[in-house]
Amino acid sequence: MASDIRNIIDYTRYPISESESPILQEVINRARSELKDNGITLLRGFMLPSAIRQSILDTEEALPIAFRGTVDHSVYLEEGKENSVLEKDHARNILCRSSKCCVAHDQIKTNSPLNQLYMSPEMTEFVRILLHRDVLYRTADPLGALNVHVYRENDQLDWHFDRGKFAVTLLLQAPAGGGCFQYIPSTRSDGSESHDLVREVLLATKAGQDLTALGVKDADLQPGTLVIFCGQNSMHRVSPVEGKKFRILAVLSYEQKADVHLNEYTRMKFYGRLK
Ligand SMILES: O=C(O)CCC(=O)C(=O)O
Ligand SMILES: [Fe+2]
Repeated sequence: MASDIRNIIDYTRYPISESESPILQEVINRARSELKDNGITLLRGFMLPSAIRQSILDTEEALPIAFRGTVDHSVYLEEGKENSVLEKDHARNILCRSSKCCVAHDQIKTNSPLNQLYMSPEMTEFVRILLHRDVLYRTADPLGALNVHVYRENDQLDWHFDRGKFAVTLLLQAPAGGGCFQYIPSTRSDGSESHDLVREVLLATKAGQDLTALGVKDADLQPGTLVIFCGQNSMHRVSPVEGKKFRILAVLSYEQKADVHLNEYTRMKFYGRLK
């Protein structure tokens, strides 16, 4: 039985099914203008506290069977060996390390508020409108459509540029320290890869130096914040988690084509299994 979206999101602030609502119109206008100017928009207090609590419980229940992955990668998400044609400290050759647990879509209960939200046509329509797209579909993959990433102490998602044009995430639990989502807006553009800036950020991070002077911004995410981020040209990371409280974040995947499934390589890499 489909649950009412009003029990899951703060419908007073985000009346996502009321296309005529001036409140919704304002939400849409603000999000679109922030995405245009900064490549990121935060919808604070999107999920209700009761739905957050239940989604965390559902995640914790699935955690023992979730896949834990550790990957060495470049900021461009290439894995493995250095490119010997380039200098040793070229941005491409500075290795980053990421580790986290990933709860796959088929491990999230159908009646979990998070899953109910993701599966609701109203939510897909809302995201489509925010992103100004003609069409938008949920990813059809049984593992990859909706994921929950769980970061334990010292886990991080190191610097990278996304392969996809946009990402939709929802923070469920913030850690006691660290675990910050950090990014440099428009680090690179179609005309310039900004290799020097990228290298500086990577080296300063490894040296534990202050990153604000390099243009690194911190997104202030609270539990319940829905984030839309365009990360193809803005390098970003989740800094190492400090303390025993996990960082728990849902990734809601959408595509501009129907019936998109992940390939076998991606399934093995992110879920450790093919089905
Ligand atoms: O966990 C986050 O806040 C960001 C995740 C991210 O950048 C990614 O999955 O590519
Ligand atoms: Fe990313």
